[in-house]
This record gives sequence, C-alpha cells and structure tokens, in this order.
Amino acid sequence: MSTTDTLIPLQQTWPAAFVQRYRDAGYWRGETFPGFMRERATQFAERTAIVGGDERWSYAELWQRAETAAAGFLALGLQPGDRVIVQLGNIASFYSVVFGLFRAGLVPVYALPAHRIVELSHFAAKSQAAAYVAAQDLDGFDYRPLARELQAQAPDLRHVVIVGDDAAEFHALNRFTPDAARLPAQDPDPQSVAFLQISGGSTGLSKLIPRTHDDYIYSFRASNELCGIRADTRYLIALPAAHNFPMSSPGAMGVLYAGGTVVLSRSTSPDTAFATIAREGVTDLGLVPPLALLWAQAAEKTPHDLSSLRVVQVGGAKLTTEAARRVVAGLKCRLQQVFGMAEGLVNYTRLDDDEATVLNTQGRPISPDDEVLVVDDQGQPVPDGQPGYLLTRGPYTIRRYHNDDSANARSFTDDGYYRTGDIVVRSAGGYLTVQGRANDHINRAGEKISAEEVEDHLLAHPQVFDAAVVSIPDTFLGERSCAFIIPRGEKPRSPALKAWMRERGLAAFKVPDQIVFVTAFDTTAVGKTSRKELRARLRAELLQAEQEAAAAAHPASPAA
Ligand code: AMP
Ligand code: DBH
Repeated sequence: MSTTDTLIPLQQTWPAAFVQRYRDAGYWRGETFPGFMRERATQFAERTAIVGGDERWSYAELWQRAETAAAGFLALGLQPGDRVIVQLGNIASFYSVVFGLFRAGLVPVYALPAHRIVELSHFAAKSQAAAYVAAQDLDGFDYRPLARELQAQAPDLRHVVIVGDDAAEFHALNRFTPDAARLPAQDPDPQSVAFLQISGGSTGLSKLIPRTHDDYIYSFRASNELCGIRADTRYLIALPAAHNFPMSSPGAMGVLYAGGTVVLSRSTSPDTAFATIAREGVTDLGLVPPLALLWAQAAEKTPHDLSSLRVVQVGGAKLTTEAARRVVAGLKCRLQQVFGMAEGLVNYTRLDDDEATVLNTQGRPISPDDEVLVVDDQGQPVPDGQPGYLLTRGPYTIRRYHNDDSANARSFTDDGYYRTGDIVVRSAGGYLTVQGRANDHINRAGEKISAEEVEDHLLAHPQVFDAAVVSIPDTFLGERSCAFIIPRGEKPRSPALKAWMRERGLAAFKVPDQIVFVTAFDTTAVGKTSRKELRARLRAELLQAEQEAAAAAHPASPAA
C-alpha cells in the first residue's frame, strides 16, 4: 500500500504582505540548507567543520558525506517530501544525516536521544514518517530494539537506518554509497518546510513545528551577528544537538553557516567537556542554567585551560540574577542570556549590554520585525514593567503546527500571533524578563514536561485513582516534577511506580522526581476545581510544609 497519496502536506505560510515585507527587509533571501552547505564546501573546503569523537571533518568532507547519505536514502525508495525521524546523539554523523536529508529533499523530524517509544510513535503518527534513523547505541542504550518496536507500531515507517557498526537487520548508514545521478537537480523551494522541530509540549504530547529554509536560515544568520559568530569560532555543543537552542541560537547551524568549527561533546560532565574545550580551543558554547552553574563551580578548580572561552550562552530555562553572577565569575568569560523557543522568537542580551541588563534580563528579540505583545487575561496590552502573557509574530515565528487543529486553534490568535505561554515583563528598552508560565508545565533544566501528559500516564496505572503533577522549585534543576497521587486500593511503592513509568516507554526526564500520596484532592466550596487550581494549591501546600519543616530543623534562622 502506498501511503504517500495521503500524506498531509507540510505547510508554513505567512500572509502575502508579510512575505513581501520580510523579503524586502532582506531577512528572507531565498537561501536553502543544501544550497548554503554546498557553497561552504567550496568556500571553506579545507577548514574543519565538525569535530566529534575521533571524527574531524572538513567542510568538503561533510558535504561529500551528506551527498552520500542523500543518495543512500533515495536508493531505499524514499521520495522527496517524505519525513524521516532522526534520533542521534552528539556525533558527527548527526550533521551528515541531516544535511543528507536536506540534499535529498527529505524532511528530518528531530527526536532527542532521551525519547522512547511513547514519544517516537507519536512523532511517527503525526508526521507519517517513512523512515527512522537512529544511533546503534548511546550512553549504554541500544536503539535497535526501539526501532523494532517503532516499526511494529507505525505502519507508514518502511525503513530503519542505523548509525554504527552493527545495524542488525536494518540498513547501515556506513554502507550507503555515492550516486550523484540519484540526487535532485534542483534545491528545494526556500519557502518550503525544511524540517519538523518538536515543541516541549506544554499541554499533552509534543507538537510538530514546521520551519522553512528561509525563516530558519534568517534566524541563525541574524543570531551570528548578535553572538559574534565568525569563521574562527569554535563552538561547543554539549546540549543535545537536535534541540533548537544548540541547533540554531546560533548553534551548529549558525556556526556552519559562518564557516566556523562545531565541536561535539557527548558528555555534559565538566571534566570531559573542559578537556575538550582546552584541546580544541573552544571559543563559545551554550548551556542550560543548571549545567552553567555546575560548570562555573567546576571551573574554579579545573586543571584545564579554559582561557579560549569568549562567550557562554545560557538559555532554555530562567537564569536568576545570582546564578548569572556565578556563571560569569566561574567561567571568566562574557555571558549572553538566550530566551528562545522552537516555534520561533529568540531573544538575546547583546554582547555590549551593560552588566545589569545581562544579569537581570533574558534579552530582546533578534529582529526589528519581531512583534511582541504583552497582554492581560483579556488580551489587552499591559504597560511596560507589568507582567503579562507574551504573544509574538515575526519573520521566523511559525503561524501553525503540523497536523494539529486543536493546538492551532489554541496557540495562535486570529491575527497570527503565537501565544508563547510565557509570562514576561518588558522594559521600556524592549528587554524581556521571564516571570513564569501560564500553562502547567515543568521546565526541568530546560526539558519541558507537560503536567497533563504525565498525569495521563499515571492514570493508566491500576493502583492510581487520580493524579496531579506540579512543578516544584529546585536549587539544581530550576524546577523538578512532583506527582500527587490518590491511590486506588493498595498504595503502590514510589520506586515501583517510577519503574513502571519508564517501562511504558516514556522518556526518563518525564518520570516524576517526587511522588506524594494523598487521600483526596480537597475541592473548593463549589465542589469543583480546575486542574490548574488544584495543581497550584497542591504546590503551595507542599512548599509550605517544606518551609515549616526547614524552620523546625533550624529554629534559629529567621523566617523567610
Ligand atoms: P519550546 O517551545 O519547547 O521550544 O520551549 C521554549 C520555552 O522554554 C519558552 O517558551 C520558555 O518557557 C522556556 N525558555 C527558553 N529559554 C528561556 C530562558 N532563557 N528563560 C526562561 N525560560 C526560557
Ligand atoms: O528552550 C528553548 O526551546 C530554546 C532556548 C534558547 C530555544 O528553542 C532557542 C534558544 O532557540
């Protein structure tokens, strides 16, 4: 059966007047991923593009490997426009695969290494993926059994390609052979969808985010200017390469666009990463707040020379002022805060901003044409300095998700603004400070977890009568997740319940950090509570109980 006839088209369009405006302003220049990489392969042929593990690829080699991958994917019978889930870690082949897919006119769907069958089967169903590319193993996890499970669940998924020495019954990337005759003669339409990025999923499962060549390339080309990325930049990717931040803000894509070197770290431990920084003379890197704090602390005692570091970017979750101070003191380089989202809008503090701005804000938008509204519950703009919901539209912010009518209805206003779900304060100068979230989601060290999704899983357990999942402030993670559970019958044991969650095939970061059993969820006088109010109340009660316990343990310390 050919399912291609029924593929839901990939779309990301802006109204004609906006298209005209973004082109006239020089944001959208008609560039494409295969187009720019082909140019760099000529321009910077001998320069080092990627360093990862034992691999060290020049621009010419990266492009040659991408074209080989492209020919191999097409030889399997994949058709231009087919979607291909990519789940690779921080290995050089991530980039040859992704650029190979672009070169072949295929559409990568970016999964993170932590995703398991629950997430992957959702991506496969929503994207109608025809193929899956996975690492043989990463950090001790074998992806081949996962591939089997995925194929069993996803009828459209016809091909599996494994990166590694033993592909078992699957295709092996390293057996792909060059075949220029197979490759498309033309590069894709710059306004077509290049790939599907995934949202952190604030309600329910992750949504698929279609980004075009034109809009995405603008976002990292403009980022390069604001972040000072140049051909002599050596940028360390320690966060998962497929995540939007290390991909594009300015990330690996920005660095490759500029002709710089992308240095991959497979580990986030400071010991390993610091050795890499010293060896490769890393100049720039991006981290989430908990890692930035950990690295800053470790830097004070490290034997490795970190003096090549120029800028450390921190984003993905809120960096508090005190944490920002510590990062600067520990890593002894400039700090740049980054507040972005896979849906589009990215804010940066500027490299020449004064100290107070860098320490206290999450920056301002990349583009003069990023339109930002900060509104109240009624959708009315609030004055600068007052908190409100952040809405945005602009030359690299999507107007719709893929294949998700209800999310589209919820997440976009009639005039095309994306409802970010973030609560921010805007200063007179246009800088944003993030205050929190409108929706119930947990931002666990930059990994976004939907309370609703986790509650749904818990409710599938026979000994769970009801569950409410909330975020709890955490000194290390920023936020951790706590599940309040009303047992049904005999109370399950927390470790067993957590193990059961993992066995369901849910990414480990979504398994609650803490479980609290309660006998009932008190309802208000009306007898009815929204999940949102319930979660807020449970969170407040737990925090109060923790404060009281702390006060009892240290009776001399003044009450907060
Ligand atoms: P996603 O839509 O999954 O790409 O996640 C983006 C979300 O991450 C934003 O809407 C914010 O809630 C959060 N976020 C990203 N960067 C920051 C930051 N620097 N400070 C606070 N929150 C952030
Ligand atoms: O958290 C994010 O999604 C994020 C953070 C910083 C992002 O997508 C980005 C920069 O581009």
